Amino acid sequence: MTGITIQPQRLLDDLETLRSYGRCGSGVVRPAYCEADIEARKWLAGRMREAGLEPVFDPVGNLFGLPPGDEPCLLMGSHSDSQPEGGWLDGAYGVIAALEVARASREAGGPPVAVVSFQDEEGRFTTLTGSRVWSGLMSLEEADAMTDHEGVTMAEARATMADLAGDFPAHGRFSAFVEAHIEQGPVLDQSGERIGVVEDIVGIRSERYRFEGQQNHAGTTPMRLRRDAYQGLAEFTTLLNARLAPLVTPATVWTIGHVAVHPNAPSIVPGRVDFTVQWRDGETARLDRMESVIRSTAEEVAGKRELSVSRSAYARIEPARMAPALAARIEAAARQHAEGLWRRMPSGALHDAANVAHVMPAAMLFVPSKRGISHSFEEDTAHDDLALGAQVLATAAANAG
Ligand code: HGY
Ligand code: MN
Ligand code: MN
Repeated sequence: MTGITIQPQRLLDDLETLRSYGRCGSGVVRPAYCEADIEARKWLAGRMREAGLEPVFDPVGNLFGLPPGDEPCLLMGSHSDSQPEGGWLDGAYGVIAALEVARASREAGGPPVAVVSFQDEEGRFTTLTGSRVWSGLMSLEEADAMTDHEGVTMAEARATMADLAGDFPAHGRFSAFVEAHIEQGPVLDQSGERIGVVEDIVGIRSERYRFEGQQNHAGTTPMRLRRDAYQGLAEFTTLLNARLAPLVTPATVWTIGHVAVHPNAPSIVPGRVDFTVQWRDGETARLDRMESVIRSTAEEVAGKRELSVSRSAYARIEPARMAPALAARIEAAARQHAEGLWRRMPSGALHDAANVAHVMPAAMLFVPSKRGISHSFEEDTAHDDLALGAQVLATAAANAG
């Protein structure tokens, strides 16, 4: 075998076909278990079969493409569900790049490559749900009880594809996991480099909060008598930013990304506000310190404003280190195909590799995101960067030996 050579046009054609499932402008709306997600997975299963892979859905809806035989082989992939407003490449790129490597390797007489599209990586129910359950980090029962913002449970959602469900493929079926992904940040775009060799992935914590006060008339309720839940959130946000500042580094992030004000009407004092607080860092100790500041500040503001406060855990994933030997194989492939245009780097985004790293060696490679934008319909990557990343992935697979 003289190496594995991918077919860029076949890669791009499949990426465009996957984009058509849930397409919205230049991006996609394809949250886990929605019709577009399930149809996309069925199409992927067909493409896997055409590539000589046996498509297997597990009980969560993770879709695996398994090569013949039962020798442990390389697993490559990512996820094909999207954020509520998603880019066309987040997750999708890693799944299709893996499929292209599997096809090209088979055509070159190379090593067998298995492919996976994990389910609900984007956290309709909880962050990185499918790979957490498959990796044994969360029970199916626990995941089934999680709800989305509309109160739908994951059990109800995944029942829509129960007819497809098979068993969980055993971890021992695979020797290692490699995930190709868009960077989703500005580093490669600003440096002009084209490949990122990921060394570690940050940890994440998310909690859902509810402040409850007194819904009332916006004209007749004096300011001093109000128990305004939105004002509570406003004060919480300002206090939190000030209190976290001394604890964090420039790489630490925190986000209040989901807010639901009730009843959200101009002439009504908000009686209730639901919101999420999500924070990420590379160090568990710092995540812990931030957690206690977040919780104590919410309690303090609620007490001062005579609001009730309730909290529920939403996600908790510890920082993950990529397997050094596997990362070295990706680096060697980057040197071969992108000499001088690659760098080692951390991942500020979460990825399924963070979970799979608990059960087998895992590593990742990045391709640039135009203007560093992601989790937006504007997300995009140059076609030649998409092709280069898939070729580096293929050479890393070939180097598996
Ligand atoms: O939020 C994340 O880091 C991932 O893109 N779901
Ligand atoms: Mn992703
Ligand atoms: Mn994402």
